[in-house]
Amino acid sequence: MILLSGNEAIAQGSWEAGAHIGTGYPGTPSTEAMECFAAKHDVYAQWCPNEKVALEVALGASAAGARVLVTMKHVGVNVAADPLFTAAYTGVGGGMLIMAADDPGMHSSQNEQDSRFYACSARLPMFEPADSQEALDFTRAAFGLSERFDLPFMIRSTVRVSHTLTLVRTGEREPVAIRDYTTDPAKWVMMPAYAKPRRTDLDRRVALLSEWVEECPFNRVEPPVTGERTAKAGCHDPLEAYGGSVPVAMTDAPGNAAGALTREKHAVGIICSGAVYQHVREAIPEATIFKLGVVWPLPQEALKGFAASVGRLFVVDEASDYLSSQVGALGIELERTPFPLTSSGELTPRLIAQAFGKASAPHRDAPISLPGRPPALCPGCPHRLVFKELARMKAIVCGDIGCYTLGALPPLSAMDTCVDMGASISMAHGFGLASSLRKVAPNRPVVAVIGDSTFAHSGISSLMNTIYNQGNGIVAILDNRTTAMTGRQGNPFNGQTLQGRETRELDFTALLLALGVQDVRVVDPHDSIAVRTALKDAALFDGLSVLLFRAPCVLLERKREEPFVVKDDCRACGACTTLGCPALSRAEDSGKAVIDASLCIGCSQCGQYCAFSSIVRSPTNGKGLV
Ligand SMILES: Cc1ncc(C[n+]2csc(CCOP(=O)(O)OP(=O)(O)O)c2C)c(N)n1
Repeated sequence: MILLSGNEAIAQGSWEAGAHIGTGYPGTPSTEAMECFAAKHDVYAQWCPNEKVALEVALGASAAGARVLVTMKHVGVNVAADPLFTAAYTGVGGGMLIMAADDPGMHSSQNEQDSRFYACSARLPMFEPADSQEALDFTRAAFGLSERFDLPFMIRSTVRVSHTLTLVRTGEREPVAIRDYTTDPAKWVMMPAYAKPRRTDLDRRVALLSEWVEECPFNRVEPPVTGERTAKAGCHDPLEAYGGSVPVAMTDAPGNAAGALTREKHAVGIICSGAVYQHVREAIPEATIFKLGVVWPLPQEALKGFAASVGRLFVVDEASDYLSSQVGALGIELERTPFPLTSSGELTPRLIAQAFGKASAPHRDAPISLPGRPPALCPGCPHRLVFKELARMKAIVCGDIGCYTLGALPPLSAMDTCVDMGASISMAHGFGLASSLRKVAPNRPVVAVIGDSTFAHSGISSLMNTIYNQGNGIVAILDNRTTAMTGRQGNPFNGQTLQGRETRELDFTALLLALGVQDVRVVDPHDSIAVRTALKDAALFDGLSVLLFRAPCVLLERKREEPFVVKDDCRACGACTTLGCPALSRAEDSGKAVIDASLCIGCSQCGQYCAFSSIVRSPTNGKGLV
């Protein structure tokens, strides 16, 4: 057995199931799943510019007979939603698994939407594992089931499952041949004449799925944990761990003879799934648990049987009412917890115990007195001076999603909006429209700020719209040659594929000119005067200007030069610390600038903002640091 994260387990399970191809777009907490899959032998994997493209490439490969894994974070499912819904109609050729990684608690996301609603509304079967072994087992099963039911399968992970290491028993790769393709427009051409029969056929496939889910081994009922059994709760095999946990099919759901669990009326029953199951098991060991591994479709009859077998029935759900609304819709009566369970954010055993009126959980959560570590742009980050200058010119900044979103935080505080990937350019256009309708020339320039990966993801279509509709203003593209925020993945602008092949690098300037931008300037973002001048000139330009701020992310090259030092004549004005560099602070007593030499990479940004030339490169031996 080995330790794997949920993401690694999904990669491993896909590989074991003989998946041939992987496609995706990075996004926390999903990213490592595709990176790990790409590192396996006998597979092909690619990053796509966005999730919609990733799903469409996957659908094409599946139609042509390959088994395909597609990965994205929850908000990526919104981007992929168009092909997602119709993929339920077409079905698959080779088996297809779509991983949606949710982020309850919003550790690194702009919302905490629940992807299970997508599965329900697109009518696609969805697994939800509670640990890495389940992530592997469910994944491994999904590809064959996808072929059997002619439907893409989905697997929902949450940050706790994706990023927690648990023990896993791995297996061998199943040799799976790529299926033959034969032209079948009635299945693959979704125009109304063909889509209508496929819509009816979807009902047929879902009906079969609903029968299967009543009997499948992925849902189980677990009796209360007591004494000795509790000690074994870390064990994966439920029967071994709980000395009597049974797959749903063996309980006395109607039509099932076993009847073991309903003979005595258990006091408390809880329905739950995923990581929440682990918390419930820990917080309420005395409960009988209906642990769902398939969260759509629900095993309706088995759930009704379970409801009849317990005295009091609860659903514990995280940041969503997905399960309670779905179970409630079956006519099953649910009780509310005695004390309210938080409706947003991640659950913990302590929160669950409190909701059930229990004083404390077996474990205490991490102490809350940890020192705060607000996120900040790295020392030497090429995004920093652009925000410093935007703040100086009091621009209205429509921001976007990437490392540069940190430009919204103090001390830079230079962002007015940030909603979703690609929104910067379209929202800036909207700002421009509103001010032109008010017939007031804006006294603050409107600037859209977007990174290279985000521009490729969805910024290009926004820019096309601005140009088509004769918008003006400034678009600042922060081209740091990578998708930095999610761990430096390749993108169409940096010439590297996921599996390390060199590829044609999209020519930014040529693309912008081809789109019809008349004023394109390439600017060095480490040069404060160049940044200031470019922004000023663009603000005066009568039309749309695109400024391409181009310098590699510091984590790509990891160059370090001699650090800067503060001379004794520092006037303690604090101007340098308004850059928000983690290497810079002020001495508590004198207020003078202090540079942490272990963090400073010698980028010179702070030196450029010292009006008294008190910040200079260290006059050491000129040999540079290690
Ligand atoms: C629809 C969607 N997909 C994926 C993500 C995850 N994500 C956040 S920012 C980002 C890209 C950042 O790259 P870039 O725009 O180049 O900016 P950088 O971080 O390099 O500064 C990604 C993939 C997301 N937030 N939304």
